[in-house]
Amino acid sequence: MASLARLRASLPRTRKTPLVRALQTAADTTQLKEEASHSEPFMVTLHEESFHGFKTDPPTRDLEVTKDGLLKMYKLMSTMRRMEQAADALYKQKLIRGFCHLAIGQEAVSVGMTHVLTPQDNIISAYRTHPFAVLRGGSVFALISELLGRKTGISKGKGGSMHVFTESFQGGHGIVGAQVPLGAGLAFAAKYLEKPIATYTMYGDGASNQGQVFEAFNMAKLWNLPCVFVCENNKYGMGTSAERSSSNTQYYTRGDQIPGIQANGMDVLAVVKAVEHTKQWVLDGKGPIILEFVTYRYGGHSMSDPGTSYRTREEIQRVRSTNDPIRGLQSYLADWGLATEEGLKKLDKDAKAEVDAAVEEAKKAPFPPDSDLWASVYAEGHEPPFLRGREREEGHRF
Ligand SMILES: Cc1ncc(C[n+]2csc(CCOP(=O)(O)OP(=O)(O)O)c2C)c(N)n1
Ligand SMILES: [Mg+2]
Repeated sequence: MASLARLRASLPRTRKTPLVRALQTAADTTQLKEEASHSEPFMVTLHEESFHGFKTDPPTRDLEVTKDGLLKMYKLMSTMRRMEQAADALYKQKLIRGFCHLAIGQEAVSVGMTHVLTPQDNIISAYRTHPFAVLRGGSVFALISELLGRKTGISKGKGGSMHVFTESFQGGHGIVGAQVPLGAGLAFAAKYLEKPIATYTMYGDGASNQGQVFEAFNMAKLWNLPCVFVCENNKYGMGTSAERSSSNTQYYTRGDQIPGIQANGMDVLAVVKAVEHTKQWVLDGKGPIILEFVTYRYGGHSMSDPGTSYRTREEIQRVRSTNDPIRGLQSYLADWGLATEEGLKKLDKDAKAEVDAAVEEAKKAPFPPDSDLWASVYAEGHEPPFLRGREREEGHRF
């Protein structure tokens, strides 16, 4: 895997001799396999319940990590949460209009995935994607600008919360499930062009029941496409629980001939391992694989849903207090002697400062001019002579 090979090359070499003081104990939590190092990569053994496999063995639970890598992921998860909380506040102040879907609670999925994948790999998803756009080459400023409808936005202020793209993140799609065949198409292109690219095609537990998802599965398997179908199972599709919408809630087993892996999407290290494993799988030419991340959204479906009429406050509180992805990584870092409470608080403070500054800057940014309404509808130079508006007199001649 190019990214990991590069990462390894740039890091000091792993200790070859096993340490006498191996700390692995009962597998009730992720454990150090060898003494944690401040400067060198070291091994951890993931929680026993991290993975399940369907028609394939699950990944091994051993993962090589570095202190810097863990701290980087902590900072990014903290920043993504602050950013989504800022969006929540801006929406309530009526500065963000239209739809706004937040991914608070699901940070381990976006941060863990983007930690492993290279910019050449593809990620395509639905509409709960603010963190992906930022982590795949965007910025908090460009994302918040977009939500505020400013010209400096990641989609020039014309896409809004659901339609965010970067060079290495293919959106940002509002029609449930529609991105799944598109993802299969991206994987087809990679195979056709013989490029060593992995495509991660994401969809939710709600979207998983759509016919086009199964059509995409079929073609991907038929043509052995290098596609990882990622079901981000956050337990609800709008106000409908997975149990009420899906006859089989083991989403990783729903690919018929396509093998699957279920991973704990609340543990960023399990996400990292699952993505390393599946990326290698598709690059080895083994064809498509389903990867289900079991995760949870703390907020409602969108800002117009308080999220408490179809589930109890106790349920949300229980996940927050026992399974939170940020607190989880925080306790690994503290338990393994890699960070102090003050050190982590400083990272949280820095994340907040970065988001606050981006919000203030975005608020000052200009709105797009009216003429931009007609731009970017077609690729530049390919516009038709006339574009219709809502009414005849609103039409535009290029
Ligand atoms: C084709 C289509 N049908 C219905 C909707 C309305 N809708 C928006 S989100 C959603 C639920 C999707 O849930 P899930 O796939 O679990 O994603 P999550 O919101 O949990 O991230 C529905 C039914 C839509 N946008 N597109
Ligand atoms: Mg869902």
